[in-house]
Amino acid sequence: MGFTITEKILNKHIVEGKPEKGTEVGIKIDQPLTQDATGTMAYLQFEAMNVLKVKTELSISYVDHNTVQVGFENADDHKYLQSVAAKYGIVYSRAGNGICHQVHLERFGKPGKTLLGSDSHTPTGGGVGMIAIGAGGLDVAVAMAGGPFYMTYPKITKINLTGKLKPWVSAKDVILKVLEIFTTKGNVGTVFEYAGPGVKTLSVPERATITNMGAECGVTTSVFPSDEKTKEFLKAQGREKDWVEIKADEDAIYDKTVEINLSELEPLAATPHSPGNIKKVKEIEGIEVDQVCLGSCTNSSYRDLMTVAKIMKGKKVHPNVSFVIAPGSKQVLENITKEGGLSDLLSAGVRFAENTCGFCIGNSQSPKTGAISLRTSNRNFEGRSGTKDAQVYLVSPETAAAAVITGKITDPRDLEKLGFKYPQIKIPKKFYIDDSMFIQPPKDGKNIKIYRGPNIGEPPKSTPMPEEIKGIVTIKVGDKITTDHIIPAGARMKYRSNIPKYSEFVFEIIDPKFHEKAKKIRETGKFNIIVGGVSYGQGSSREHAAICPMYLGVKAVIAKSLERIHKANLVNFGIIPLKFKNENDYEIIDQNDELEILNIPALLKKGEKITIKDKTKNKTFDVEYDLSDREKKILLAGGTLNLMGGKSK
Ligand code: MIC
Ligand code: SF4
Repeated sequence: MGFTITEKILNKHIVEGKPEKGTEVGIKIDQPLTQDATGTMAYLQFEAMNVLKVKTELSISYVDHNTVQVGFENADDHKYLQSVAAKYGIVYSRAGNGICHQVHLERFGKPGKTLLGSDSHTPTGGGVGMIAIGAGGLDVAVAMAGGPFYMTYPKITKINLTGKLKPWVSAKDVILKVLEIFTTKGNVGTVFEYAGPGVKTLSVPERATITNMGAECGVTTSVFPSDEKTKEFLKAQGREKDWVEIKADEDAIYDKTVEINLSELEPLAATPHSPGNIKKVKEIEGIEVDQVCLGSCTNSSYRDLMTVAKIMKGKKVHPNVSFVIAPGSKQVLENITKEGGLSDLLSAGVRFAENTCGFCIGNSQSPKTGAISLRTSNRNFEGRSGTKDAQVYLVSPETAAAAVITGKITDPRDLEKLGFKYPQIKIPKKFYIDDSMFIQPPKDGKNIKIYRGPNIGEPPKSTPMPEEIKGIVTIKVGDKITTDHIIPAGARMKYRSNIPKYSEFVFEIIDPKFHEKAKKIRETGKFNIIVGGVSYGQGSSREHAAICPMYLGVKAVIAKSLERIHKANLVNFGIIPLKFKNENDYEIIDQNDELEILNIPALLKKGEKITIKDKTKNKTFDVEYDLSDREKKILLAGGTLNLMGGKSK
């Protein structure tokens, strides 16, 4: 029996457990990465582990999220991160070098390796044939300290690509098609593996667009083979020696196969407010557009920016549209500059933003009230743009450019009727490369003093799992609650290293008084309990969506289903993730109900079902938990840091 790519890479990295689907395995991580918004907390936790130096092939700390620097907080965090990197042997990618996933793909991604990043879009690395997984910061800190990363050995879905994309249709339309097929729920524990003759028609940056946004389906990761196209890309990056061929065996066995004929695809859009609300651009044509944003880790490569530059050459941005571009990396910006793309875009009237996440996370370029905003990014959750009632559509660079020209949502294929020709972009044989914005750590960092600004607090610890949780349903929410709902990013993100302050914004968008209510309940000695629907905790990897509720006294989440990274984060911070055995029981509970969960440690240890009593309704219902023995131990100890016995500095 042959192997899939996923099995080949994972099996080489397993250090605990057996490669049996659905069971927990521990894998060795070759390359952990962090970004600043999750990294500061991750390194505070790393420090608490009392390790002298990172124990990996390469550990890297990117600064790309919080670069707006209104107030001292972001800059203090950057300085902290730089000093930690130097002390513990971590490469530091300075603010301005680019978005972690784009930069990592360019300079460090290696076929066959494992990458673990404290950001949910780490699967971008699957574009060069890595098993690249997003996780909470604490899990990444553990990997840096040489510990395994625990995951469920995945089911594997083959996405067989045939044909070739038509002009004006691009990689973003492929992943939007995948989202249409698989939706944003029900894919936990699966890896999407791309195969088939269509693969060789896609360049690495195009593949990376596809693997990047697989995150929106909730899969563990997505991966492409490493082939001649991968070699070409690595060669253009001066890294041909990093290439190895990786492909699935002819007789590899998949859990499911889905066919996509690239030739049949047409321009698509994810309409407000979910990446899974897919429509054909043709169906929504004519809607007037206020803002277009090109960039984010999904679509900010040389190929994407040059395509738009060529479309815009000699044209002007429509007077009713604000068009902003945030290049994915300094390398992208330098290369489009050398090829004349930058001046074409500037002449057209583009607003250039820094090479960072920027608009994507809503900490800049929030559009006007009720705006229609077309973005090439990957998430259009309500309010994420920073404007609560903005309507965000996720589209390809081609569809974005068409709207910039016409001022309306336009099928880019119709540009041909206006005399445009589809620009076929040639990727440079050799990119212009300048690595000077990576700061290499010294050989011995032991005398480096860590910089700690006033915003940097201590990583908070949870308390051991009590015998019983007597608590109040502080909030009851519906389906597909994202981590953006649980704890907003954008302008609030500057408090990432100040948990007491950041906690004031838990569920801000749904119930701004949540934190006050939760604190009051905790003062009475009762715990807070969250009740959710399907796919609770979708979206980002931010462990603050667990840490901040924990800080406010949340001890249990009961939902119809939970997303992978968020569930792991809840466990890491001592909050028990429970699932309704019968989904209809969700209806029994109302917000403010008093619940009682008895005998928890004993039941967990024995693996027996837990029965919850809704004291307000005088009814009981059963819940399930999908927890490994390791996870149960963590929960009983009150979180990973407690279990490791780490000390805060
Ligand atoms: C996101 O796109 O939501 C983020 C901001 O990159 C997050 C990480 C974070 O919240 O810091 C993610 O995707 O994991
Ligand atoms: Fe940054 Fe947006 Fe990518 Fe998150 S999705 S890493 S905020 S560019």
